[in-house]
Amino acid sequence: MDGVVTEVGAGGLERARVNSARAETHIYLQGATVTHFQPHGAAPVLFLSNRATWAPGRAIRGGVPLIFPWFGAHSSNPKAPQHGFARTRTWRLLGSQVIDGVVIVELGLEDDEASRAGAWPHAFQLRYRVSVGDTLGLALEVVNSSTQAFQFEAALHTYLAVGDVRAVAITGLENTTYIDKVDGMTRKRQGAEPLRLTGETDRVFVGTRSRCVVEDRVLSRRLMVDKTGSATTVVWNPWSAKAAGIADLEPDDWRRMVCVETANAADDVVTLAAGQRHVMTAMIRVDAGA
Ligand code: TA6
Repeated sequence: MDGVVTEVGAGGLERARVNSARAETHIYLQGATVTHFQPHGAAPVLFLSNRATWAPGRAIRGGVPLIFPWFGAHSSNPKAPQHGFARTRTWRLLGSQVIDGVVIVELGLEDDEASRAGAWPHAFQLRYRVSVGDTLGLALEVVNSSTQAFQFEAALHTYLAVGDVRAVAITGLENTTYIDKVDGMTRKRQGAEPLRLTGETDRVFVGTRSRCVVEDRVLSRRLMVDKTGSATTVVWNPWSAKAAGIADLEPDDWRRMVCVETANAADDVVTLAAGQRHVMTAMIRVDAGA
């Protein structure tokens, strides 16, 4: 395929390596997880843990794990895996094309006996288009191929690489409402100031459709996250104490990452009628000189 090589990656897992005229990207078929995006001549945009677990059926710590069809814990089934099953299933590589120097890779996942037997019995079709140019484009299409409406949550759980999370400012979430997962799911209001993280942060910002910009003074750059079809933005960093209990993170990794996630979750769960489709996209790019 043009600009795309399939190869054996970490842990013997299959991945697509994309080299466009502008950037390099790695996409593991496990979970359709984009683990690397690096515009030529720039530093990597995504954080990937050196301690990530690379094994069939395990979520990869870093890059962009793809969360579907529920976000966080399942609402009624405590045995169902956190963040759904899409991030741990093996997706199919459907093809690729090059348009104006941008390489577009398409992956797919459908329901099967195992997914229907689990906590989400619906027939569905997912298509994930990853476009690699100056911008990393991620488009998740959900098709309801069953005969009844279903509800789903989804997230592009993006781990952005930062110089020091304590020195970043995130704009785009001012004057919005969030569910504070580190304070008993209390609903709170974000003030008029950019968001600066000062401790463990796990916030589900509902009704948020705007661009987020991560200003990183340490790496002297700005990471821009634009989106469509997404009404939720999640910001997460476990900070030092929580991170120490996460086996697939190195002790200091929490400083080098911040998750700014393009999502539809909580209040913004999507109801999709039979035969209908829904598309959520994220466009991530780096702008030098913060
Ligand atoms: O998006 C934030 C979050 O839901 C947090 O609550 C946190 O636990 C994180 O995802 C990571 O989840 P994971 O299952 O990948 O360890």
